[in-house]
Amino acid sequence: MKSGPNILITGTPGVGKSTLAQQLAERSGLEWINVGDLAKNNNFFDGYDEERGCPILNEDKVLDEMEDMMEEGGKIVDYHGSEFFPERFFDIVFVLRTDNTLLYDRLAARGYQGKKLEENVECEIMAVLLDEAKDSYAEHVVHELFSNTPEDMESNLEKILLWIEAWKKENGV
Ligand code: DAT
Repeated sequence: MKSGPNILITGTPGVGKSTLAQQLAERSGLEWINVGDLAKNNNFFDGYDEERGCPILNEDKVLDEMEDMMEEGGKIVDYHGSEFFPERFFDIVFVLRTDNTLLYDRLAARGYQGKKLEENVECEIMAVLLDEAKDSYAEHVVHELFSNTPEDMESNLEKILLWIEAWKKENGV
């Protein structure tokens, strides 16, 4: 029996996944797993993608590491992708969305430039991560949330906290 729900927070880099996941973990008591950090800390990479300017994730190693954690339950997973996880990992999936001009400024502030900056903004305009989530999970599991302003962040936090409480009640946790 799981100690709590497993939640995936996905979306284009810069939409606010880590900020939301960290605050959610603090306020809910669930555990935050940042997949990028998990891979970095364990060196779950197979080389470097020069074109994209990022290391190549060894997905099998990441999934092996996550298997027991997900079985325990009560995890908030944050990653800019959703299709490589088994569907059974998650009780709910939130896809954060940000207006492209705001996202451009956030990514530029993070030091992204050139092709990497353009490709990520384009990815958001085309709703690539939302489509990926919709293709990978049941319709009722995937929820789109706007993450343009601090008010959006707070309202998203409150919505998810309420959902966690309801899940716990329903599952007798
Ligand atoms: P991600 O983990 O999706 O890459 P992040 O949490 O690191 O994104 O956030 C990127 C930057 O944007 C960071 O400086 C915080 C800011 N930010 C995130 N969500 C926001 C929101 N809803 N309103 C205002 N700023 C936000």
